[in-house]
Amino acid sequence: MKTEHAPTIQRADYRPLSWTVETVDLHFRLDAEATLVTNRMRCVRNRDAAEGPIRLWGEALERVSLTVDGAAPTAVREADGALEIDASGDAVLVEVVTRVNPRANTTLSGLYLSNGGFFTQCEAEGFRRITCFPDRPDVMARYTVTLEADRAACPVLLSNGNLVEEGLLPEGRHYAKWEDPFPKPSYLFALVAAKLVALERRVTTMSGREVLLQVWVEAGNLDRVEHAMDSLVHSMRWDEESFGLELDLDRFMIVAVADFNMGAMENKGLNIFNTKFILAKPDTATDLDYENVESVVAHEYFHNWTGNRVTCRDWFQLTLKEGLTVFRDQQFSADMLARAAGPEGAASARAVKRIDDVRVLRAAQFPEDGGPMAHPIRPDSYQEINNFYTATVYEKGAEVIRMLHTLLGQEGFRNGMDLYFSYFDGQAVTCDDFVEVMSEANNGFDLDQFMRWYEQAGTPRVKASGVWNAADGSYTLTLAQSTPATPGQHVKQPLVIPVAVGLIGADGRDVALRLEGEAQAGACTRVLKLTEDVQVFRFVGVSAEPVPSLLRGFSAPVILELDEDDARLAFRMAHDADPCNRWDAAQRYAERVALALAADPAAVVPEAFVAAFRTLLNDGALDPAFRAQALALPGEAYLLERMSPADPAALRSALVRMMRALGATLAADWLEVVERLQLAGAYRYHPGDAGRRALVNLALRYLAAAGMADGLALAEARFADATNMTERFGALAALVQSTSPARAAALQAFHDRHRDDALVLDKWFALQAGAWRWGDAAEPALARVRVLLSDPAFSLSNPNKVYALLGTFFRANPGEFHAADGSGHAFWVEQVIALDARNPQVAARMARALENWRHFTPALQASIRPQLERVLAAPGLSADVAEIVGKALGA
Ligand code: B3K
Ligand code: ZN
Repeated sequence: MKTEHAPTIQRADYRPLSWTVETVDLHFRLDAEATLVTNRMRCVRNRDAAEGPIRLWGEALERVSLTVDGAAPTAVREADGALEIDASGDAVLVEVVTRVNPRANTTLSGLYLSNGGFFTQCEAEGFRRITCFPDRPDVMARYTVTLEADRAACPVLLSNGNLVEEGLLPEGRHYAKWEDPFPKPSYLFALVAAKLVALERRVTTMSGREVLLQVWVEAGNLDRVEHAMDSLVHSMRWDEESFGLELDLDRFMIVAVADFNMGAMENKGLNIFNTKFILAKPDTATDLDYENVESVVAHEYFHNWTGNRVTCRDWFQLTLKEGLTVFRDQQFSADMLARAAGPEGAASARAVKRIDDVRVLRAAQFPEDGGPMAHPIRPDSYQEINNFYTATVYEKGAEVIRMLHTLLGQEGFRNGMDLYFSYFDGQAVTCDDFVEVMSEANNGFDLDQFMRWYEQAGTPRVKASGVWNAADGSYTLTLAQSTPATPGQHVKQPLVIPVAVGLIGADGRDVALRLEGEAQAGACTRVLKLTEDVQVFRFVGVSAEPVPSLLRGFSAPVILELDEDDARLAFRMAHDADPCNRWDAAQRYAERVALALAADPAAVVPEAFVAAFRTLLNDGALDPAFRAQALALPGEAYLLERMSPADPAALRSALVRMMRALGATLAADWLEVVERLQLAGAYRYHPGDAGRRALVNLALRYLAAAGMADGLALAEARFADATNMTERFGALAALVQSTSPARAAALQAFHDRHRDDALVLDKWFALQAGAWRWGDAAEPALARVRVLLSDPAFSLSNPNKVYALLGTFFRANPGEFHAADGSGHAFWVEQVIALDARNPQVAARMARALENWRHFTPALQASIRPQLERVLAAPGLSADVAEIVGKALGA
């Protein structure tokens, strides 16, 4: 384990290595406490690099032997965690034997144990915890891997590529040999040795090759892998149809493991997944779980081309594969939802997906961009790369790709992708390479200024103002952009911002747009290209004062500032032809009310606001899934960022008052929704059904929050009778977020029913950690969390449990976490330090919960600062947590 705080690595310092690796022959003698790893690699001199030694990084390894061309090397040094070996000639055979202890490896990076099986996680720098290696993504080698293990304990032995040999060994052991035909960086290496079973399917690829697909799980979970397998098949088809990209292996494997730091990992031909994103059956998984399984399976599968065949030169380029792959999985999910919804519902289904993506961006990425961890999608420096698998690199990165798609058009984008693969297949490249190729494939489309999206951190503001001139029927729209300073980046240049615009007439219909100088009016939505600090756009032929609808479809990852009174927001909630903006109008209105209520404890929820919600709720022409999105209040994390200073207690009180007012005043409407939209019959995962369930669950939430007796009775009945997890959990959540006396018994019943199911218990932990206080007598969430910490089903060693209980409390329950007495903050210190000793990556994620502390009230800042300082002073703190807390303190 790293014990010293790490130095800062700079993007500008990238240099190719003097020696790289052509082939790697790995042999594992797997043993829980002492696994012997023999690594024979053919190292070759890199003619494009400066002269220097062979560099092999290693971490937490016991070195047994090291030879170069069969002899002890003459000169070996250790520098910066790497061995440096002087070598002559153009190629040498290096053999290094190391011993590792998988059982002692609680970091879940490198080779570790989970439920008696062996698993690996190498991205970003876990391979060096398995063997000494030039562990960088620009070293692409061909791997042969032999695994040897006890046959009874580990009947299944898997690695990347194709199985070329297997057999029995003395003493109840066996072996398997795998060969990966494609050169790959070390971060894509994987092995699994465990007791698993597979669901298999054979499918034919677009070129007519038959391939074997396998999803490996523990035997008891075989009844919940069908959906993951279907998702994999759909992903394969989609990549063939959308990008002409085919699976390049004869066999593609997915393995599910219960102990995993993140969602999943795209190892070549052997994806390893957190069970949370594989296992789904109606009784244990919600609609959201089904959706997540589909999109994560797709995401990892799509990496096979965007990430694996073309990879990153260095870790600063992470968004090259992540932003692009998130964009691809978003497009895939939108297509899947649209297809299932049918021609009538397709547009709305796509919009609902887009709204989901925007919600995530606003809740997670905007706060990151406004805090001490703000970084460009391609960072310039880091201390610990694992801290940079961020919402900025992933989600904002995907928005940047989406803007390219908008600017170049579908065909231009596809041409760019084709050219990208034709130039760079089998190589490790940079974001500049990607953007240049996009330009080249589009007649030299100028993307120089666009590159600033890769260079500048911070969320740009676009301030808009419009003036209608009755005399000449013109509408003048002025757009001004600015990006606030971020740590280390004080001056910002103007960006290329595509702003999709519509003008709504008084009748609620869009006006056909005609810019000054154009012969005739065209489409109702136009994409304006904002490239200067300030730009003026003049529309003509506008016969009556319009209501502007800007940034349609959320055409750029910016904050739009537009003066709109309540009446305009209500008008757009009812009429905006762009569903994203209709949703956004409701969110803006709710935000305005929430912030006003937070500022004044005596204020009441305005009637006009409730009426606007009622109109949306009762608009039967609107897809229930859309209504569920539009009628849900904005996320607390997002609202806190919009509040200055952020006061979580005041905001919580405002949200409670809003939930109660909307629940009570609209009680009859909500009850009717439940009545009308309830589904009978067997569960199926389908967007239409999911939308209805989502709206019914939201109705129950409002009714229960308001303490409406009918609503509570309905929630109790639905909890008791539910035939699937979406309904059961929806009803339980409504009861828990209320003063219902049935609350405790329902939680207990849920627990007892699912006591043997780790993933369902995670929901149970999260629900309690996220509970608000509805009555004066209610228990503080912290007291409950403390009790649950010693629940036999809880474990600090399992990341899913930590994210469910502590993650939810720290990150999704600000009203309770930031209790005025500071108890939440003191608890945070305890937990971050306890976690850091086991698993720095998980600890660092929890540590991030307080990074935006300077946005809070002075009293909260005074409570938080000493706690951050306590963590930073803790002996043996990991580089992971030190970077987060150090940056939070401005150290
Ligand atoms: N590439 C992995 C993430 C690895 C995180 C390492 N700390 C999953 C993904 O983005 O697909
Ligand atoms: Zn990814």
